[in-house]
Amino acid sequence: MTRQIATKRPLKIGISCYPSVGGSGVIASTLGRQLAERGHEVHFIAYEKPFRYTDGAPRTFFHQVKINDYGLFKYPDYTLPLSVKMSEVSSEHSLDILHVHYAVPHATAAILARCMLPPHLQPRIVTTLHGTDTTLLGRDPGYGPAIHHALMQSDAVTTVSSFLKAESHSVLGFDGPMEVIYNFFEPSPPRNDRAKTRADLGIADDEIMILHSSNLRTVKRIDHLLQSVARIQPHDAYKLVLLAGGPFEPYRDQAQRLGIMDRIIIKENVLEIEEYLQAADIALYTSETESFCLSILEAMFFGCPSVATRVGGIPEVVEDGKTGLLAPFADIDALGAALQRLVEDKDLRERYGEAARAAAHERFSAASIIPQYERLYGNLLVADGIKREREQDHKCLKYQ
Ligand code: GMT
Repeated sequence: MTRQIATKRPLKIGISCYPSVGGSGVIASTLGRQLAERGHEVHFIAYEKPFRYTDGAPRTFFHQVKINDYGLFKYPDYTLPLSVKMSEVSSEHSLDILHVHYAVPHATAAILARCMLPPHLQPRIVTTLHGTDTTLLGRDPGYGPAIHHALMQSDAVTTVSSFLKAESHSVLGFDGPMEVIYNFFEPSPPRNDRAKTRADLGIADDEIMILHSSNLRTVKRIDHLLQSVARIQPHDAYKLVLLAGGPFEPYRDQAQRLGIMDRIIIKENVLEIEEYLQAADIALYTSETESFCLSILEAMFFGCPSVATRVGGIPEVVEDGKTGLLAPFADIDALGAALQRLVEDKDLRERYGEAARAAAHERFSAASIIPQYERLYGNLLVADGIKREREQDHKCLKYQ
């Protein structure tokens, strides 16, 4: 009996994620793009085209979930129409895999979608936990049991760091297998050069550009970030560039009180992040928790060292004293001192920056991470094939 290995043929993969600005959506859409470039057929299922989704890319399709506005519902429901769309796309396109990013509500919707389908049309479900789906929602009694159930029912669960794997185990009490597959980044070449971007931002050659890119949610602790920046010696020339995926307004008063508002440049909903990454000298992240911190990785690819809090999965990304400087959470003295050290020392910035670039390419490139997902999908289908072969009383099941 010969069995053809499932990974030898292109797969049909459904991907669901939050389409808005955020690490999980960015990873999901980049993963989809990379898989399509490798010959797989990719179907995105979401309420909007994901941030960084490319229209018209070969083998890439988008299926919109329509959200209802029934008068009876005080709050519109997304989970049920999402699960119906998942089951429709699975059966119409014979999906092999349904890969959901961020457990709530995607994993629950996927499990429900699978229940609606006859066995021969059921895709294998892969759930990737990204961070707050475990660390925040997992602790919420209104969500935790549903997340646990969806993980138990998934065919595979992955986490984006070892930290998140351990948290998912302890917070959710999930003791099934979880594979750590780190986040990755595949930078596009910037359209303009570093000098032009800095000139457009009004940043002089001798000024240090400190970059922070996030949705500015509470967990990012922008209050600590501003306090740390305010510790930089006033005679040092610097600008803080915030690529904001959320409103800065709640922090404006604080920045004014600290006397640093004239040093801050805010850019909202930036799509071409590479333009800014290439122009930055230091990346700054003061989060309370962070399962990985994709933004730090994005900066590393452009040879930019970081100052960050030693929380969550950040130490798996940044090597303290080699690719950046880590400080305890909420320790403004330590964060300010680390920042000051890098602001003052150009050689140190360059040394850390080069080490950061090398580490990013070596450990977190698409070339090293995408095959890990392909292997996971392939193994699920091979295992599935073996199971079906047994069920069919040793009849050979071909995948091609
Ligand atoms: O917190 C964010 O910035 C958004 C959030 C998301 O789900 O989109 O990010 C989480 O997933 C990213 C991609 O895997 C990780 O890099 C972030 O660390 C993680 N955020 C947190 O854990 C707070």
